[in-house]
Amino acid sequence: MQFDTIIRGGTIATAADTFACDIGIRGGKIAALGDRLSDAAEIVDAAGRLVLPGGIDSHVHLAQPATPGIVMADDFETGTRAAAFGGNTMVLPFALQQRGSSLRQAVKDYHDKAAGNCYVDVSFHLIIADASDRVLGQELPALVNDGYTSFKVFMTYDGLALSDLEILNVMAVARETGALVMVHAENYDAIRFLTDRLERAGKTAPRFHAASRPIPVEREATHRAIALAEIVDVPVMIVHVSNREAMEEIRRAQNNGLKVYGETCPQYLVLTEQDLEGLNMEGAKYVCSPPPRDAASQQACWEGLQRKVFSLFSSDHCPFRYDDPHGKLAPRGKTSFRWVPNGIPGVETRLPILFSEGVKKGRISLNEFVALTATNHARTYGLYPRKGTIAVGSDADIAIWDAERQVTIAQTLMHNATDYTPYEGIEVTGWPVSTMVRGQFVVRDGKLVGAKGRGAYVSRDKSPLAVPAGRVPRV
Ligand code: DUC
Ligand code: ZN
Ligand code: ZN
Repeated sequence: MQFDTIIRGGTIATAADTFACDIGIRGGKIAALGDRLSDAAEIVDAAGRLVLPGGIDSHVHLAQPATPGIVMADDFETGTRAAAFGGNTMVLPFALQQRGSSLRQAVKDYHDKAAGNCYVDVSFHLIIADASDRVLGQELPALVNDGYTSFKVFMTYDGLALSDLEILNVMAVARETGALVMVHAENYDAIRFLTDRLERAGKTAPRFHAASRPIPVEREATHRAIALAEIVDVPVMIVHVSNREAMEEIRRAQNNGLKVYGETCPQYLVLTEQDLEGLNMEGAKYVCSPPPRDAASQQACWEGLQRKVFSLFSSDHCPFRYDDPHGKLAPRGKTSFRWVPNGIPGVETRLPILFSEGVKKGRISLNEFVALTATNHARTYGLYPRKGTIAVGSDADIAIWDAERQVTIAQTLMHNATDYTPYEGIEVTGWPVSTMVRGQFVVRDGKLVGAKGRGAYVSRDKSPLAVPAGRVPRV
């Protein structure tokens, strides 16, 4: 047999082109693209279907330790299962360092959680919570060399926020090692100031979460993160951008020739602050940071995607159950929005939402959709061309779509371990029906057919967007 599998008769789209051809797969890789391929153990009929690179969701949180009493809903099994049903073949969650602990140990713990439990491929970003001399001088450079080539820093949150000095030091390590820095850009002190005042005024319901972190909180931190990166002369990825002002900070930096990149997420396209206003604690379902804004901000995020200010569209899947004392309805959360766990699920709905709202409504092309959801993630995080495209030699990571299927998003359709979706009731056209990871179906015609453990850990190259390693420090 020439091929293990042939996907026949579909319409293929990459970030560059759309064309009709067959895909021949051998040994988990794409071995041929051609007309009327034959000689395979199995032929998959994809007539009338779109055949796309599997989605890569480069911003998800799985099995991540949370504050005491709070438990993240998804582990690697349930999170990657949901990812597969959502048309994804790879996710990049975060290995979170606890302050005072070793970063290497955090990575080891995370591997233990993932090993044998994944349905799609995974690779890890690092979260630097403790920028000590030992971490920056020894652990981090060694980890970058071992294939952990991106890390996130936080400008807010107790126990996570780094000072400007610490961020500069982390960025300097990124410059010296050729890693890429991702930044959560919100002003910590401003949030603390506003939260204290809101609480003193008795404004403790979930809807005040948005008031505690208004747009200037994000705009200022975005500006500062860009300035810090400029000072060190290092590229930076601003994640989960929610509004025009922050988007314009990134656009201005890009126009000035700085290597500043941006990411936005579904919640900033289809949710608003009003969703936080649900009766009683219902608004807690939408508590995430930055918070969803308003219609004008949604429009700005679309503009950011269309003008390529944002190169990534990720879910920021950060799942907590709603009706659960270890989730959104934790006892402390009922006393103040301050204690409601931050984050919402979305790994399964990211692609259908962008396909329907973006491609079907004419806001972006199909090729831009592929770039924003797969190819750019692979390029940005050192996975291309092994991942993120349909080309001879690439891994056969493929999603087959029914572009006409109409679905009303509902929790009953989801495959993760939360008990709600913030996108309940949204009607979409277009749905991924089958997902193949390295040549084998994990989901086929809407049914789970892959085994747990099919997904593997993938070590990454350095990002081509980052500074080549070994550059002398700027100062
Ligand atoms: N930042 C994230 O990236 N995800 C969820 C919560 C947060 O603050
Ligand atoms: Zn964040
Ligand atoms: Zn996140």
